[in-house]
Amino acid sequence: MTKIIEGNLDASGKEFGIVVSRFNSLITDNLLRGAIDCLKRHGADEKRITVVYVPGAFEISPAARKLTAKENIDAVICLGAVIRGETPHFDFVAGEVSKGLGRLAYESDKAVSFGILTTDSLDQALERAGSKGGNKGWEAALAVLEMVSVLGEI
Ligand code: INI
Repeated sequence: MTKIIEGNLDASGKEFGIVVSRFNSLITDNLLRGAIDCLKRHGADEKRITVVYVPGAFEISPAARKLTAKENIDAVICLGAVIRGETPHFDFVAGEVSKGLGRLAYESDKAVSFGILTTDSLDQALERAGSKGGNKGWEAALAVLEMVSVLGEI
């Protein structure tokens, strides 16, 4: 018979870290609200959620890495918003955070999710932070729930 491994979305009994950037806090505050709402709706205990604030998206990966190294942490959700400006700064910041988190998700044994918006405008970011495009923080929390379960099952 085919063996199928499929994750559940049960957050009960698990310990979560959330790394969120202060830069573009108009957006990231909403991503954080969405992520916490998702975890709680799936049975997480509020006392078992640790939120770590960092200055900007560039600083998310090193903080996330330290969290994944903690024995009690099961999964880390990363939230940020990189919005294109007039200079190439966007490309460097967006590039570094995606590289850092991609590597962390691959190398760490813990579930790590990428809730980083990379948009051309503030409007596009707002749309994805609790309005018509949904809430990418909520989605990043849901992805980590599935992955913590899948990784535990493999
Ligand atoms: N940080 C962000 O999180 N989003 C941005 O849009 C952004 N832009 O465009 O400048 C940004 N820059 C700050 C960066 O993440 C670092 O905090 C800073 O360079 C100090 O290391």
